[in-house]
Amino acid sequence: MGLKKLGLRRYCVLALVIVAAVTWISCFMKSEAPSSDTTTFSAAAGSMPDQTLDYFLKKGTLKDHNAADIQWYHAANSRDKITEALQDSTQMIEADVLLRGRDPKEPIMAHPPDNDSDITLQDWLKMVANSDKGIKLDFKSLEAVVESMALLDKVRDQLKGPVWINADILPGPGGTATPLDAQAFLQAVAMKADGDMLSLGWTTGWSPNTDNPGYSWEMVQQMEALCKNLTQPVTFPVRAALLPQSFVQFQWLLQQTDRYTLTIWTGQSDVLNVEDLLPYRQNFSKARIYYDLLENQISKFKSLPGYTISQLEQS
Ligand SMILES: *[C@@H]1O[C@H](CO)[C@@H](O)[C@H](O)[C@H]1NC(C)=O
Ligand SMILES: *[C@@H]1O[C@H](CO)[C@@H](O)[C@H](O)[C@H]1NC(C)=O
Ligand SMILES: CC(=O)N[C@H]1CO[C@H](CO)[C@@H](O)[C@@H]1O
Repeated sequence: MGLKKLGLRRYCVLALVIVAAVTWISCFMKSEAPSSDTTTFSAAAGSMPDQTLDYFLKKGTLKDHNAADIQWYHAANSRDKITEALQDSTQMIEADVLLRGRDPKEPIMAHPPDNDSDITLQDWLKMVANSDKGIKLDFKSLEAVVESMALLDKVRDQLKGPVWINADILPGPGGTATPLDAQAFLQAVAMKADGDMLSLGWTTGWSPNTDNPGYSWEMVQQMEALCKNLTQPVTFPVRAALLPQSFVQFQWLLQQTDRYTLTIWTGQSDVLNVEDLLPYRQNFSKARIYYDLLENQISKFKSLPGYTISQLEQS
């Protein structure tokens, strides 16, 4: 009996030592591992939520999970503009990528109808790599995508902030431009862009003094079919002036998965009543709607009494 008890006690002590050692080692390993949530966006198995807000919260340029407080710099398509963008208070820098119209045909920062630029994507990325801002690259044609993703890959380790990859891949309300081929674009981008935000939109149009149609059920369902198997977070850039007549469609779309968010943008000359955006502010988590509006529009929107009424604080 005495011997047996002693044996049992020994086993218990041994077990305790092993548990303690394993605990200590795993703690040690955790503290040694790079803090994956701040520096990299490496894909874990399965799908990834949007980490844009978390990144800026940690950096201290955002107070809470309010996507409306993310500020944008637009069309940083020249050396002067990207220099200015890197110095101002915005968190995200948006720029357009296309293939230069003359030789050497390489990805440059320009918006059609321009076909040349004083800065290539390669040099632009080098400048951004020294900062901690996020970027949104807008592709207007398929031909620049593969080479651009390869360039992005080369600086991937140095980029600190979120990377958004944007293109219109489906025809939308009033859209006359030809969208990029959806399958080809996703194939070129989704394999490369593990933890990037895919920003996938519809071509659109808007005319004054007429009833502009909104986004149809078919449009949002087509988009969901394209996006449901992706692992990346997806934001849908949607045109503000067409949103009042599309509420139920986007409510449905956002309900499909919490990987989805909206980014509300506006055409420069669109007539927009920011009051009409309140249903979006009030009925979805404020973490799920980004607002890429004109400065006077966003400040007016934020001063509306209904702006702070939010039914859902979290998704
Ligand atoms: C590029 O734009 C310039 C100026 O608009 C035009 O003259 C030229 O033909 C264009 N080049 C190409 C290859 O499209
Ligand atoms: C998504 O995955 C399902 C099941 O594996 C498959 O049947 C479907 O074709 C896929 N859709 C797309 C757009 O790849
Ligand atoms: C369309 C819709 O559901 N609108 C609702 C959004 O939230 C506000 C305020 O909570 C409600 O009054 C609306 O009916």
